[in-house]
Amino acid sequence: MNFNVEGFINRGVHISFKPLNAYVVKVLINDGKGFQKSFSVIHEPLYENGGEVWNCYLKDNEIIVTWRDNFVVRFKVLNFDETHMELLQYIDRDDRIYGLGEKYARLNRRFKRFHIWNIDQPVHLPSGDPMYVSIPFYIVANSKRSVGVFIDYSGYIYIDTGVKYSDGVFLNVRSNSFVMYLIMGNGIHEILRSYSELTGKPFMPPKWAIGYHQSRYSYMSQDEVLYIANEFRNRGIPCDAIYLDIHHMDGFKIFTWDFKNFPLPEKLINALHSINMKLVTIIDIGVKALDGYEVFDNFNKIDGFLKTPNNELFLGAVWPGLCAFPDFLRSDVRNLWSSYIAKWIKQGVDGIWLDMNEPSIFLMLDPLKDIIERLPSIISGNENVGLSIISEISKISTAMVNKNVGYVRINALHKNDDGKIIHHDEVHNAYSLLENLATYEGFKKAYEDKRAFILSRSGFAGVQRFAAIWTGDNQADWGHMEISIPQLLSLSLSGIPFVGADVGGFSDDTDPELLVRWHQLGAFYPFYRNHSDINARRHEPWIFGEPFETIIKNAIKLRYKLLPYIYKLFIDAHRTGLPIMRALSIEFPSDENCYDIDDEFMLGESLLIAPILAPGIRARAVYLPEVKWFDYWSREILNPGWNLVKAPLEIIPIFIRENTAILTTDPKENAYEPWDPIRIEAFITKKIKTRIYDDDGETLKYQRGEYFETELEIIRDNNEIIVNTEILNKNYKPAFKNIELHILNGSNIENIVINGKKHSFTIHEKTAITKFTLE
Ligand code: MIG
Repeated sequence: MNFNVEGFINRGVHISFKPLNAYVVKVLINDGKGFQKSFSVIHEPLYENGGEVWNCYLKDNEIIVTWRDNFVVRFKVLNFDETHMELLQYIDRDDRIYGLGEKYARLNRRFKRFHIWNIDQPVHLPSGDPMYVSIPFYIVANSKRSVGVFIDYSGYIYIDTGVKYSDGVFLNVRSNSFVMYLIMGNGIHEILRSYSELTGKPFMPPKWAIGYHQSRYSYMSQDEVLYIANEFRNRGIPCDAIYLDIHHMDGFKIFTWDFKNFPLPEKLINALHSINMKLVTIIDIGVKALDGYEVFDNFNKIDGFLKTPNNELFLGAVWPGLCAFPDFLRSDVRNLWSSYIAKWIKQGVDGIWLDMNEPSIFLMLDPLKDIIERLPSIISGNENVGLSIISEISKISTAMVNKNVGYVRINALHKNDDGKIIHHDEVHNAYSLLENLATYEGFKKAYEDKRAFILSRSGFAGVQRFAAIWTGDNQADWGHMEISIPQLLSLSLSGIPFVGADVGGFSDDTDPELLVRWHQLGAFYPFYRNHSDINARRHEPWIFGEPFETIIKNAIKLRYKLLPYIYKLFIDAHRTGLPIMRALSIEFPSDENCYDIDDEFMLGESLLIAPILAPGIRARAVYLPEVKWFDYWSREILNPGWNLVKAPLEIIPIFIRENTAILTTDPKENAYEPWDPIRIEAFITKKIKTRIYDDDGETLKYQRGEYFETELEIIRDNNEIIVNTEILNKNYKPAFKNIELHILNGSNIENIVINGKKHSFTIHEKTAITKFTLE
C-alpha cells in the first residue's frame, strides 16, 4: 500500500497524501512553489494510523485514491496558476451529490453551479446563489459507495456539479494551494462522523433552546415584548424565548439600549424570567464608526478593525450608518468582543442572535468614492444613466448577489496573531465563524458552567461547534416552506444539525393555512422559531383566531410532547456529529427510491415526517421505505411503498418506523420543566434498542458525567413483551419518576415482563400500556 506519497503532475502541481486514519486521507495540493499555510478550520487533530486501507497514487495528471481496494476517487488537475486551481472529480452516472450547506436547491445538488462565498441573500431563488452559509463539503453517493470531499479553504470556491462536465464535479479553488480531505466510510453516517471529527462536534444547547421561540423585526418596546410573552402564557401556548431585533438598540449601535422604548432592560428581563420566558437579543457585526462611542473607541484602541489597502479603516454602510468591522482573525480582537458579549449577557440576556455577519455591507465606502469619481465618465454619452449607476452600485454591495456574479470582493485587510497581513479574500467565509467563536467565548466568560445559545445567520464549516443556523430572509410562500426541507437537510448533511427556517415566512404576508402548515412542519425543525419582517403582517400563533390558533397550539404542543426524543437526538448529535433532521436516503441507503426525496424527512431514526406543502391539500402521497410504519394519527400499520395518507388541516402526517420507539412526555409551557412521565411509544414486531437520556438542561455538568442514561432492550415474542433495562449512568437524578411503556401495536399482548418481573397492563385502542420505574 502507498501512503505519504507525493509527487508532481500536470507540469508542476505538487500533491501529497497523508492518510490520517482508516477513514480520512488528507491531500495537499499546490502549484509547486511550496505550500502556503492559510486559515484552517480543522478542529481536532486526527490520530495518524490506519493507513493500510488506502492506496493513493498519481497517474496521467490524475489523483487516484482507493479505499479498501475497491472504492475509487479520481481527480484530474485541469488548470492552475498562482491565483487558482481547477480540478475535475470523475463521478458515476448514478451518483448523487449531497451537502454544500445552505443553498436554494433540492437535496441532490447534481447538475448545478454553486458559489462558495457568504453573502446576504434575501432573494431566495435558484438564481440567488450564493447564500449566507457556504460549506465546501459534499458527499458523492450511489448504492455502492459514498465519499465525502472537504476543501479546507475559506476563500472563494466555485463548484459545478454537472453543467460543464456531466459526469464530473468541476472545482475552481481561488488559491494556489489548499488542503482537501477525502472521507470514506460505509454509508453517509460514517462519513458524517469523520467530518465532525475534523471540523468539530456540534455544541449542546440548553433545553430552552429547543422549545418554540417567538420573534419579530421588531418588537418595538418593552411593553410590547411583555404583552406578547404574556399572551403565550394566557393562551396556554408553550414558548421558551422571545427575541429583540435591531430596535432595542440606540441608533442600531451594538451593545447599547434604546432607553426611550426599553427604559428598564433589567426589569423587562426579570419580568420575562418570572414567567419562564428567555430573552434573545440581536447583535450585528458592524460597529458604528463614531468617535466617542465606547465600543468603537475600544476596538480602535487595539487597532482591531479591518483596514483598506491604504491602511485606513475599512468602512461600509449598514443599519447604524458607516460601520467598521472587527478583525476576528486576531485573538485580542476576539477577546475584546467576548468581553462585550459577557457584559451584555450578564444583564440576564439568555441568548445571542448574530445577524449581518457574512458580512453584509449595503455600500462599501471606498468603492463608492471611486464610483463617484468616475461618475462623469459613467454618465457621459450614456442613454440610461440610472441603470448604469445602479449596475455600478450593485457591485459594491454584499447583499442580493446574483448567481451570474456570485462573488463580491471586500477589499480589506486582516492581520493575524503573528502580525501577518491577510487579505479578506482568503478568509471571507471564515469571518462569521470566528465571530461565532468569539461570541461563544463570551458566554464562557460570563458563566463558566452554563451552556451557550447563539443563533447565527452566516457560518462556515465548523460553525456547528458554536451556533444554531437559520436560513435567513425567506418569504411567506409555500415554495419557500417547501425548499426549507432540502435546505435544512443539506445543512444537516454538512455537519450542522441545529437548523431552522423562519416559521410563517419572514417577508411578505402569511395567511392562516400557510401559518398552520408551517407550524406543523417547524415542530420538526431542530430549531423552531416564528419570525417576521417589519413590513410583513405580524404572525404570532393566535393572530388569525380560531380554528387556526388551536391547531397551531397543538402543533407546538406536539413539539413539546416529543422533547425527550428530540433532546436525545441533540445529545447524539453532540457526541457523534449525526444529523437530527435526516434525509431518507441516509437512513435507508440501499433503497434507491429515497435518493432524491426531499419533501419528506426523518427526525432521528424513528420518525418520518411528510408535511403538507401546498394550500388546499388534505391528503398526500407518502413514500415509506423498506419496513412497516405506524401512522401516528390513524394508528394503522402501513406497508412500505407509496401510500396515500389523509391530512386534514389539523394533521401533519407522521410515522413511526418498525422496531423503533419515540420518547414523549406531557407538554408543559416551556422545555425545561421536568418531563414526567417519560413515555416509550414503541412500534415493535421483533426487537428495539433505545435509550433514555436526561441532564440538568442548562449547565456543562453533563461533561463531567452528571447525566442520566439508560439503555432499554425491548423484545417481542408474539404476544409477549420482554424489557431489559441497563442503567449506563446515573450521576444525575432525572426529574421523571415514572416510565410508561406503550406498545402501539399491542392489541394481542398477553404478557409484559420488565427486568424479569411480570407487569400488569391495560389495552387501550390497540395500545398495551404499562408503568414502571428504574432503580
Ligand atoms: O437586512 O435585523 O435575516 O432576520 O429581522 C435585514 C433585521 C436585517 C436580516 C435578518 C432578519 C432580521 C433583519 N435583518
